[in-house]
Amino acid sequence: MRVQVAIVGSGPAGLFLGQILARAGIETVIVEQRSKEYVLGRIRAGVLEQGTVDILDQLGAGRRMHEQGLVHEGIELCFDGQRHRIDLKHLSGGKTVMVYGQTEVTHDLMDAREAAGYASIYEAEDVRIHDFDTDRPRVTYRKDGAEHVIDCDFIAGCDGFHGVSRASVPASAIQTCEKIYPFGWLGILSDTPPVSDELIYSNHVRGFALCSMRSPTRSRYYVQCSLEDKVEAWSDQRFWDELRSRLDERAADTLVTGPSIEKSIAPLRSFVAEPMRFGRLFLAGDAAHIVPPTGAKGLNLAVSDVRYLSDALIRYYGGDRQGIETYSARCLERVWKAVRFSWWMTMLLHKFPEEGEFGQKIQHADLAYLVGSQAASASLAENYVGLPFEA
Ligand code: RFL
Ligand code: PHB
Repeated sequence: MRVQVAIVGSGPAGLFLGQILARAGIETVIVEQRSKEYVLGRIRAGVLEQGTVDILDQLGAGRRMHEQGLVHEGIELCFDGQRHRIDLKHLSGGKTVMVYGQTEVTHDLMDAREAAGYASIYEAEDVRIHDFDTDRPRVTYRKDGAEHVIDCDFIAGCDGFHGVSRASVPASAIQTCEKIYPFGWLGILSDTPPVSDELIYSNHVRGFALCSMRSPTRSRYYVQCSLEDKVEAWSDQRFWDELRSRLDERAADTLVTGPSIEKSIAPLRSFVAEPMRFGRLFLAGDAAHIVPPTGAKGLNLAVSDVRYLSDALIRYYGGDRQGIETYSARCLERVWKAVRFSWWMTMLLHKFPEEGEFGQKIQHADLAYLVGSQAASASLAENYVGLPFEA
């Protein structure tokens, strides 16, 4: 098989890229190691920035999002037993976010790709990338016992943090920077009405908690947990009791509980690989960087990379190589700002026993300053709804 761009990975980065390029008349194939059902079964992000919403619309895949997604104009911060609203819309000059699950975005993009008849290969085994330092890169994989080769002009490594793309780059060509946080998030999904109309981010002496949602009848809740914690040790009852203990009285009293339909633990890390281009290989999304979920930036950042990458490739096929040359620098400029914001939100809201009383007092002062200062609240709002894109 021969295509212009071979995309490795069918997560948000790969699917957005595939759709944008296809609409520009650029031939792609998506090679994914998992089954479609597996990819759709991963419960992850829930908050889309306006820029992400706009792109889904431009791709003609936004109908269900507008029908079922929830537009949020604010978030709530909870500490010292009190909730404080951050009016995102007012503070950001009119911007909002959309609460719509990553699973649904993935679903909509897979449907759009299928309807347009573009190629996707699921359950590809032993996916490998070759010769991206030459003009003839290749992707190989095995499927149903047969070996397959894809010849292409470019490879887009959209295969997430554990993918093969970044791992195929020689160590001497790549620099990585990482921070691992000493805790994880235990999340559950339940068919219960959300405790509040808006997301609640809670800083509590027992640890961080987040009340999020997927719809008016489906909630997504998280509590900070230890890295040694095992999901099996958390019965639904234990989870609900812990969550309740970390909320303000009103939320604790009105929290509706029920059986969980998904429960998982995710570690928190910040990670950036630089550069993001190696000859004819481009990294995009989690393949190049990871942020802790506290700032709700991971998926949005994947889409922001894809915006720059599709622009670069479209320009290339129009006869201009400049976009390809500047791809990495343009992405990283925005990536580091999201890394900073996600780190700051994480440090602000979680319990860090090793930081002692000084750390706790600073955290408290930071929160008090934040809710008491229009300038500080506006900074949070501007970052949360998504920083502007470079022209
Ligand atoms: P993905 O989604 O990991 O997709 C990569 C795909 O590549 C496949 N793959 C391979 N395919 C072929 N060959 C190989 N060798 C391969 N290796 C891997 C994988 O199977 C997969 O299908 O990366 P992508 O596309 O870059 O998307 C990134 C986002 O998924 C991620 O950043 C977000 O989920 C992060 N995130 C959040 N982001 C937000 O913007 N807002 C949020 O509210 C938010 N909440 C979250 C989150 C992530 C979480 N977890 C579990 C880490 C909440 C949580 C709990
Ligand atoms: C989610 O709904 O899964 C979610 C929302 C906000 C975050 C992280 C995750 O910051």
